[in-house]
Amino acid sequence: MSNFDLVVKNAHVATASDTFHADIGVKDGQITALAARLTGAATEIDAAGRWVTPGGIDAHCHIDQPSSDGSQCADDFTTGTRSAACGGTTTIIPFAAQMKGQSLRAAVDDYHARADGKALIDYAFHLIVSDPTPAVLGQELPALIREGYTSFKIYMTYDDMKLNDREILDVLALARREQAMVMVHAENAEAIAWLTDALEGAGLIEPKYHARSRPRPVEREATHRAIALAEILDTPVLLVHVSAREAINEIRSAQDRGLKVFGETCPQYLFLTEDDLAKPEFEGAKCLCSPPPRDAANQAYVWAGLSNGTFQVVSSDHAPTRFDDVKGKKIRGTDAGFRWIPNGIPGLETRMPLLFSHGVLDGRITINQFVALTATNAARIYGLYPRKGTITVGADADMVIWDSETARTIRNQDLHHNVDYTPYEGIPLNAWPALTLSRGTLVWDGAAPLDAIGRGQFMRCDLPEPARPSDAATAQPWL
Ligand code: DUC
Ligand code: ZN
Ligand code: ZN
Repeated sequence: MSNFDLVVKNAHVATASDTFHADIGVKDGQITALAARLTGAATEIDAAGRWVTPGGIDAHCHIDQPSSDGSQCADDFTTGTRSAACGGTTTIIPFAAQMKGQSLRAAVDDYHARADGKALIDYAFHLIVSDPTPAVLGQELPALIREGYTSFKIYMTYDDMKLNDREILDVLALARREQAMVMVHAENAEAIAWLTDALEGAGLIEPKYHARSRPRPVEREATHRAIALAEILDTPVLLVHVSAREAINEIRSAQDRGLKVFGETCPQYLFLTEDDLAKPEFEGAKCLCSPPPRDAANQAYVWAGLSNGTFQVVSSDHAPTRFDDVKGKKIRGTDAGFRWIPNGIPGLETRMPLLFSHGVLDGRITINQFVALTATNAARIYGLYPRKGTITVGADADMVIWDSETARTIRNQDLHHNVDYTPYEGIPLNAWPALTLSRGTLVWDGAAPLDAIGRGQFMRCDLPEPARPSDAATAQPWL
């Protein structure tokens, strides 16, 4: 019998903390040995000295998520996970979203039904809490946290999702008691509503005005408020899809004061600008997401936030609707105002290559930072570490071997999602996964994804790893 099912030979391994040359032995889907030279494998893959990194964790993506505006999420668990695997991601954490009035348990059951038997790679769920009733906070959420749904997103905007400050405090207090992780979409709902009405009143309704309806102070104010509410309760919080320099400064200043405040950003804030929303023929809608892309100077600020450690996580916020589709961006026609255009862009497959190519190879971040930002930190924050997010003995054999010699260009026709465009069309790249391994199985060989739908497993998350908030000095018995 072979010692290993697979040995990846001659790997130049990068983890969040180290780089080293090794052979990687895999047995039963797990890494069982790292050594200078390993033999005795049923199968060998020669990495030929190329970079080998942990498979990516896309910790913020929307897959087959129902929406209230009648638009259709373009990707289900098959197309979404297939696309992710081809771009080097081996774990996704999409959202089981509670609609107002719905039980959270029903949302989770529904979401499992959507995912069961359809995924190519592994997945966990965050929850979205839009209706924090006493029953949800008192019974459902604590029970779900113990069952492995240990993180949840709350919204400060969107009429069908937003919580007021009192409700946010209720959710944060529950998270503190249960030691769960709260993710916050921070934009000021009232300011957006006011600005949207004003722009519409002046006849300014094209896609580009979406950015004008959500300027940077809208994000800064809500980020400040979310951090203040978390500080009041001495509870960790993670700000998602952070775009604006002022919001980054709020996060940095909280971190400098010793608060457990984490930040996530996305490729759209590194590679797109509000000018992309001004493209003619309604094409700007292809880049319409919230928060909106900003300007070039702001992009540089987001890059700096990656290299100086303000951000812990880079996710795609993949929220796919098709462009040329009555259930997509054109749901109300091309003359409809920006208010009616479904928010969100696709990005599961391009997240890792964009960051490897323009981050690592262009010298903006180190290879170790790349690994931390795309995999390890998310695994730690969301309770999947060390099974996921690193290359070590005992971890799942989720890995990417990188081709960083071939120049290419992002073309939607080469991608594997079910979307008829990519907002990153035409961006040059010098890196793409040569191979992606999920639990030791080749799910992308550089040419085609593996036809093994349903092999992806649901993963329960442990409680997040960061230090617990409440020690004797800060304990507040009345909570
Ligand atoms: N913004 C979100 O908050 N969610 C999905 C899409 C988007 O643009
Ligand atoms: Zn959001
Ligand atoms: Zn999102």
